[in-house]
Amino acid sequence: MADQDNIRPFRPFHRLLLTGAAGGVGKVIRPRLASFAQTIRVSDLAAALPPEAASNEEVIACDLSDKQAVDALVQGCDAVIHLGGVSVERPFEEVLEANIKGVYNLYEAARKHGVKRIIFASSNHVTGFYRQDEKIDARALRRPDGYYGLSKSFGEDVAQFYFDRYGIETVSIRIGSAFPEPKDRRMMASWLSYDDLFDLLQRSLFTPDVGHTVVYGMSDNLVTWWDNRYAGKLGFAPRDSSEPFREKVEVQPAPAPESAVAVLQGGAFTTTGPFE
Ligand code: NAI
Ligand code: 15L
Repeated sequence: MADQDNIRPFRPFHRLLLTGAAGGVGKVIRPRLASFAQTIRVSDLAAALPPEAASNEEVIACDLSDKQAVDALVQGCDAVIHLGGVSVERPFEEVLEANIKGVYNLYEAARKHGVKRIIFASSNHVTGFYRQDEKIDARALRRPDGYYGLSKSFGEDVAQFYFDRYGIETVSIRIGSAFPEPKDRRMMASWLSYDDLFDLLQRSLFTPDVGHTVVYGMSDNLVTWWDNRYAGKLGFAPRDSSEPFREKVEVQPAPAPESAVAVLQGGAFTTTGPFE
């Protein structure tokens, strides 16, 4: 763990906000953040968030679509890890509230309250319509694969705008598939282990002068669709690989060769919907 230890805070924040704290990723990340700031403010929807706080935590329930509530949530924070929102393809109205209004509310509050650094959980679904036999980098034309992917694409634009106009720095991490292990053949390419994700989060928070940097969140998988050259700026060198899971994954029947899950990077997201 030597390299990962080296990046530990040279500039701990005063108060770090974690949104989406009750989600799959949030639950894993939350207990590892204690040394990142004097206070960790954790947030999610009231129905999702258990009220118990660890010693340097504050727990605040907040719906990201509520502008006033988000303003109060962000007040006093100098950095944010923004995981909250709809995380799969859903009808536009749901995505609009949580992700599109949500990310706007967050950056507006960040501007008003002097936040310095935001880590935005973007998604591989901003480029989901590329084929799996294509290799792209984070500056390739975005090809969102649904309303969810569109909302993450909007979030990246919001991040760029708030850097260009107001100097708020963001690392947008286009997370591949962050789960305990790859669940299917597609995730053999897109998998991001929790340890690699945590390392990337740390580097994204503490590397100086990132401006707005867009990177893919991926482990060191043997087969990959993404040239992660811009993550070099963060010194990110993933340690895990999906390869040890190959046998377990390939016991599953292979998808039809021309199906979306076999052909397109976004897999099933490219064919989910329309919803009406
Ligand atoms: P998740 O769905 O488990 O967690 C998202 C959290 O956001 C939930 O706890 C939910 O209650 C909260 N949330 C939803 N709507 C909200 C609202 N209106 N206001 C406040 N909170 C709200 O998702 P997961 O897997 O933990 O992902 C975390 C983030 O990373 C998400 O933004 C997701 O889009 C992104 N991401 C995750 C990937 C993965 O493989 N886990 C891949 C790509 C992106
Ligand atoms: C995502 O953006 C989702 O949040 C996550 O649940 C997975 O579906 C992941 O992408 C993926 O592409 O595997």
